Amino acid sequence: MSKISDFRSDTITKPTPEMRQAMAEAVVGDDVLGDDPTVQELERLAAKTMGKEAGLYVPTGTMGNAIAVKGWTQELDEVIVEARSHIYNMESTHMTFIARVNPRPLPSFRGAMDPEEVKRNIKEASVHHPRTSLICVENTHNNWSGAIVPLENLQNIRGLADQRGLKIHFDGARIFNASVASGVPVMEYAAVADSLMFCLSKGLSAPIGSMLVGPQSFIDHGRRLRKALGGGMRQVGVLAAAGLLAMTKMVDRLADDHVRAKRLARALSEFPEIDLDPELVDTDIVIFGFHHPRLSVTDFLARLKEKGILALPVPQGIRFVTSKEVDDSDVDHAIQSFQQILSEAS
Ligand code: TLP
Repeated sequence: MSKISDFRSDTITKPTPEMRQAMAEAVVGDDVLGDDPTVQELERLAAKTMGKEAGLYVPTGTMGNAIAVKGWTQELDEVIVEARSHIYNMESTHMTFIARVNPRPLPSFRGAMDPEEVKRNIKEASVHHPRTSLICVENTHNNWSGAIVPLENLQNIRGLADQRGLKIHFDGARIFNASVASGVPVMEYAAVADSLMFCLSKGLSAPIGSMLVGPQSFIDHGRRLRKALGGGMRQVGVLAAAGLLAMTKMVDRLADDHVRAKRLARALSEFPEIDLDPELVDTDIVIFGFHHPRLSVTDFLARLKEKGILALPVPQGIRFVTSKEVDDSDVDHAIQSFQQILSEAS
């Protein structure tokens, strides 16, 4: 096989040489015993960057979200989620499995739920109804093609949560993408949330790890929940060292991923078989519908793979994600492969 261009996700990013060096040199200790200075530095940096009291290093974004939902709710509660959100659709049902709460999915426009709709769905506990205790938001919104949810929408939902005494958990797996693309500082986004999770291991290129930030008491309890879920880690400063560089060195370059995603989207939108408005691609994720009389999405992805182009199927069709592992030549490779396959199949 000649060139491989991997657009499956920004999770495929590999640690940089500088990260590998920092990992080799990291000062470490037993983090479950509170002895790892590198992890502690990362947790402090995460909290400070997001304007929160404390931070917790977790192996995955999914674990960070699961701890947050469990931490803010009681069994029999209800949690308002956006219908296409990752926390509701892609995290193996931890809401019901771990926190034992009922998710209430609401529709949205590109990830932005209508505050009136949210308001209508907040319930007081009764013999019939669960009590609504938490609202989850996501930004950028993965399954809305990496859309940036406007700050104003999030602030309106915050206002509502304050009126009704609810907490907000923010899935900010790609909050730095949102910030780099919109110019809104991450701290302003984070200010709408009681807790926020962000990932180091996506476009920021750390090999593993996410951060959960929030009030000190919530994070103290979260540390116990992390242990209960099997996420207590020992000399994990070797990984946190890469996380520190992810936060300090890798954020600005996300803009390159956004430029490439836009270029790819513009070119792909020219094909009649592809249902895509490139103006709606805000960041690094390009999701489009694919309609062909003789090729299914599965067939088409298989043909792309034969040409060295890797992408993933999603409910809406196909997803391409740009990252530091793809450059302009990979984007050209993808566009040419589309041309060839579609002309061969016509
Ligand atoms: N997303 C992954 C897959 O699970 C689909 C990807 O390739 O995009 N929140 C959001 C918004 C995410 O996109 C993801 C991962 C997570 C949470 C979970 O993070 P991990 O994979 O670290 O558990």
